[in-house]
Amino acid sequence: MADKIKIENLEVFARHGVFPEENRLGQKFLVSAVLYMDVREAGKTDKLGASADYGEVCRFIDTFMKEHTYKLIERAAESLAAELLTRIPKLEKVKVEIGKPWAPVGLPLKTVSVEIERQWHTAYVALGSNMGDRRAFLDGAVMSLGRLPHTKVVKVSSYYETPPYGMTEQADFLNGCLKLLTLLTPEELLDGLLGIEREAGRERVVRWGPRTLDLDIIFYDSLVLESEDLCIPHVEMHKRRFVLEPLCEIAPYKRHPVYGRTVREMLENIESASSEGEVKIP
Ligand code: A4P
Ligand code: MG
Repeated sequence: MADKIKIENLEVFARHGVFPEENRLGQKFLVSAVLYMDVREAGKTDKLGASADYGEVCRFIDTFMKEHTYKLIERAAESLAAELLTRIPKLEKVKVEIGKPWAPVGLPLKTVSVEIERQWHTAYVALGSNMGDRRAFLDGAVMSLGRLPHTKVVKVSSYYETPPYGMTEQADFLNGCLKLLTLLTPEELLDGLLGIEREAGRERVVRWGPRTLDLDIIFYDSLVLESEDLCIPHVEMHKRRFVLEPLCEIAPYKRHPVYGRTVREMLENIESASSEGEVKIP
């Protein structure tokens, strides 16, 4: 998003700091915020409701900075960014800078500041269960995902009855997919998923074995990530009908960032491959 509204050096008297005197006496902070949001509608209609009221945003920042006392300006910036993204409709991304002019470091300096950029990310999560009350486990997971910090579930597919893939000597699965918007990083989101799996009584016994609940991150924006604990996009997704079928219902034109194929194309690809044998990409 190229459009932005910029607030520069709003002066706020507040009490953030590591030293007790800073918390007691307070000092001046300079807050800047760049709000990335589409202002074309406001530009065409001249209606304030189509944009963000920067006066209101400044008053919010002022109150927020005064009502909280953090040790670090990093923490103040992080919390403020999350609050702005949550409160301002249409805000996609925000840059927040918090400066402390004349920070008490015992040496002459003009300002020390922290600047961060935070934004809403779109992630797709696959859900699966083949033990106990499968529907209840999936419904519970949808609820729990929506309760993760700074996360909203925006679309949920139908649930599909699917034969087991990989280890075939086990009960049929119920599978689904959902779309969420989140401020969490991929690693934080994975931690959230593992916590929800644990709450559902998931025990990791056999790879690809029976489970009360399995949650996998399929896509996270168009990120390509390979770390020891996390691979995004999910490595096997393009071969799995139980992922692609529900995903196609909510995101048929989402494109795989490495293979360049849409979800619908990948699904068609495995459908034709199931009659011919191996799945080939591209
Ligand atoms: N991990 C790496 N990348 C990811 C990612 N994108 N999302 C790591 C989530 N986790 C990811 O997962 C092991 C570790 O993978 C995680 O701790 C994380 O660090 P796990 O869930 O403990 O292991 P698992 O599920 O036994 O193995 P795996 O390979 O994840 O199994 P899958 O791929 O989840 O497949 N058939 C049908 N019809 N429906 C199913 O839902 N599911 C499976 C399991 C097999 N057959 C199935 C189904
Ligand atoms: Mg898994």
